Amino acid sequence: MSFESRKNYSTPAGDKTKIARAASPSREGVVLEHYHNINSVCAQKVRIALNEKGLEVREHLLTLRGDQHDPVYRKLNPNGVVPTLVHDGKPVIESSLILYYLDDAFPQPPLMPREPLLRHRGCTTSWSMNTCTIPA
Ligand SMILES: N[C@@H](CCC(=O)N[C@@H](CS)C(=O)NCC(=O)O)C(=O)O
Repeated sequence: MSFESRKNYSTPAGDKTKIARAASPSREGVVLEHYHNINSVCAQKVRIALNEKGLEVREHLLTLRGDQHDPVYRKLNPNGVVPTLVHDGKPVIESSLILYYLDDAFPQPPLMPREPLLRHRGCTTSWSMNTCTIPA
């Protein structure tokens, strides 16, 4: 499997230039990989969360012109969609669930409030985005 890695999101799709952002972990021993596409709203959610948490990732850019069905990729994400997060070799799929995973695995800074009612409101916003605004 050879998906392109980039450091610059403004690079036009299809450009084969390899501009790898090093997978140098910002937290000791942590290796995160993100399989995504620039235009994917689902993947953008994950990129925002990774950025908020200051996590370094190795990025793998898919074109979504068939490479999402690569059998090797489908071993990571059997649904053949982006995003997929791989943490220390273990895949985590579904964009909203990836956000909850990131908050569990890397609690600081938190994405969600501590107080139960505020957490519920956060979950409700996420749920309504997923079910009503941008079915994800
Ligand atoms: N429920 C999934 C939806 C993922 C999804 O549909 N991703 C789109 C891009 S936003 C995709 O990869 N489409 C490629 C395809 O359908 O072949 C999630 O939230 O992760």
